[in-house]
Amino acid sequence: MAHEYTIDKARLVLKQGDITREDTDAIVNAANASLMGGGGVDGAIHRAGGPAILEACKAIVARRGRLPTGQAVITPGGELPARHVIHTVGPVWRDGGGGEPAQLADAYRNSLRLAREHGLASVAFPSISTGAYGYPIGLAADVALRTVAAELRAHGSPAEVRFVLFSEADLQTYEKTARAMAREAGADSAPDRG
Ligand code: AR6
Repeated sequence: MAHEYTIDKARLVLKQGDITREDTDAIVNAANASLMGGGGVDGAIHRAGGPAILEACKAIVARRGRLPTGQAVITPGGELPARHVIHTVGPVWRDGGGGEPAQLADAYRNSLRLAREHGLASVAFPSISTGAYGYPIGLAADVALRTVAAELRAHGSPAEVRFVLFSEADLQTYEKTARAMAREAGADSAPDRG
């Protein structure tokens, strides 16, 4: 079941699923600094999107080198339903004291900035850093949702942001955090479905 929140005029949707099937203007990839693909959602996106994505990533790396943590770049979506892939690098979780929350917030913020610069109306995010990079899901959900909500409030676009969580348990964690945030914000961001 999808859960939907309204933040000013933008929609924030939480759902369970495989992000490679999303029909948003862009999907976001939880990549690594090499941009050469990997496991997890990164592997799934490159498999589903075909070689055009890797070609574009190679050109970017040739031009600007490895992608620092928290930064984002955009490529075509190849054979994906999404026209674009925004690749960002989340932090590897150590103990939380090495700037991980700020780096994770940067990854979401820079992805959304690229989406705005390209005039994209809808973007889907996975739960960045919470797989191979080991960021605890509850802490990551808090950073992810607060950062995206603040960006939507500040800029009013993209018109729709989806979080596509791979497991039911991850969806529940994000949903619990979103409900707590909606309560804090009062009528400003009341759940209207779900
Ligand atoms: N759709 C949505 N979410 C997915 C999918 C999918 N198809 N597949 C996995 N997830 P991870 P990270 C979830 O490990 O922690 C890669 O090797 C997964 O359940 O993909 O940022 C990269 O190349 C988890 O909740 O990314 C990097 O080296 C979330 O996506 C490294 O892993 C993120 O897990 C990045 O690690």
